[in-house]
Amino acid sequence: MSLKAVALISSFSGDNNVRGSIHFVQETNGSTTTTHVKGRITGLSPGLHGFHIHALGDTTNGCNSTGPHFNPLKKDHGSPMDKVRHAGDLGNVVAGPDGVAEVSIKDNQIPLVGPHSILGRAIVVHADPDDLGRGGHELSKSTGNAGARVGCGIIGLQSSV
Ligand SMILES: [Cu+2]
Ligand SMILES: [Zn+2]
Repeated sequence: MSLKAVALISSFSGDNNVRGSIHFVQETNGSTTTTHVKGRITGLSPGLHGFHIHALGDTTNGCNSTGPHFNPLKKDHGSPMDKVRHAGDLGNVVAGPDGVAEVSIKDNQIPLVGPHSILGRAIVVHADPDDLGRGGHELSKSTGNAGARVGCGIIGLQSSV
């Protein structure tokens, strides 16, 4: 049984051309739930860009209204491979010289059902690299010092057929 969601990314500000569509497919295998995050984002500057689930599905003031990183377990910011991380910490996406990032991530802390569901929250792409909590900057342990929110989209349920 798989569940599906989608987020359409845009800047909400008009001061850049960031666009994208990201699909989420949750597969449950016994007690393990894995969500596959797949899609593409265009209009980025070449290089690494922090990529996170933020807590709120609110774009009243663009991507800045989406709140902090989704963090139901009240941990510090980290890399997706770390034990100590926010559930929403998906690391970085990499844009090529053409500004296009192809995204394919598998993670088991971002289900589409249950108390830690990411439905109705936001996926956010940042201007700068996420330092994965290791940069020694005052923001490293909260945001990875990833800079401005250049694009975001609200994660909504899709037909699972
Ligand atoms: Cu973020
Ligand atoms: Zn985080």
